[in-house]
Amino acid sequence: MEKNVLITGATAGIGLATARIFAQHGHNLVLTGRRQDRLEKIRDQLDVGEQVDIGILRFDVRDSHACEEALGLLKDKNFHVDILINNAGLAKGYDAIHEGKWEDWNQMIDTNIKGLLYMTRLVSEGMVNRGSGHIINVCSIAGKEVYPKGNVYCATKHAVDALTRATRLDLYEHGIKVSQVSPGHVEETEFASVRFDGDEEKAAIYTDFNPLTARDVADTIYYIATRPHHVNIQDVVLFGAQQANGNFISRSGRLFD
Ligand code: NDP
Ligand code: 8X3
Repeated sequence: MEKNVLITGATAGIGLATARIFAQHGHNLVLTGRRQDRLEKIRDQLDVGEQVDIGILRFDVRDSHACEEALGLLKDKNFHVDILINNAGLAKGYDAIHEGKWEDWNQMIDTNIKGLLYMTRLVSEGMVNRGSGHIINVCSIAGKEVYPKGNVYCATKHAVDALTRATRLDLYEHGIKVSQVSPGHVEETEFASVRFDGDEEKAAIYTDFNPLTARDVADTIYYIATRPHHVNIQDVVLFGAQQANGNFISRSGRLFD
């Protein structure tokens, strides 16, 4: 049955790939992000290709009032979110703790933790009233392990991991599933470019191995979202075959191109 799906951070990477899969399967979408031009372009592309309703909402998940306003607009239109995909997030900087930058730390904490919390709070209230819903958080291997210079990003994703588990405890008796995906490195995203502030040389971290693609993660999210009513997949940890864990990558070339 078709669902109403809200995806945060749908202008690029994993969020965009996820939007494509849900659209291909006939689900109605609300796509969000900060870049209006991207949102419009993606809506137009998906509208042409797929017969689905696609709404776009431009806002910054760090702004609680903007999140409230966006959800208010959906409420006015009687649009109930069946599936919330909390995907918007980023790593900013790659510094040892004694060299970290306040603004990088604030941006990661405000986006990855507080933004996810605002959206969860606002959407889950309606889900509880209706007695159904599914929240899928995009965590990371950085939510399970730490690596050098990953300090604050890893801390934010550990917080996501804790919030996924804690949210499930609060919502499972209301008929709401709470799940997450926890990928290792993922290409076809802007992740590395954002982390290294657009320095493409530093961001070229996938040249000597095949990481996951955004599509791989999107497939997993779609699988989680489409299990029968009585099944909740709590967490999927996934890597490209050349990555063993958060710290070990076989940089032996792109074997799978
Ligand atoms: P991208 O940079 O390609 O996509 C990030 C998305 O988040 C964009 O659509 C961006 O949209 C949105 N976003 C960022 N900040 C905000 C904000 N303040 N308000 C609203 N939207 C925002 O990266 P990925 O696709 O890789 O990242 C998606 C998620 O996956 C993140 O949570 C990331 O931590 C996680 N992840 C990524 C991995 C990887 O290796 N790539 C591995 C594991 C997890 P816009 O700029 O338009 O606002
Ligand atoms: C992104 C994967 O390993 O760069 O969450 O932290 S990693």
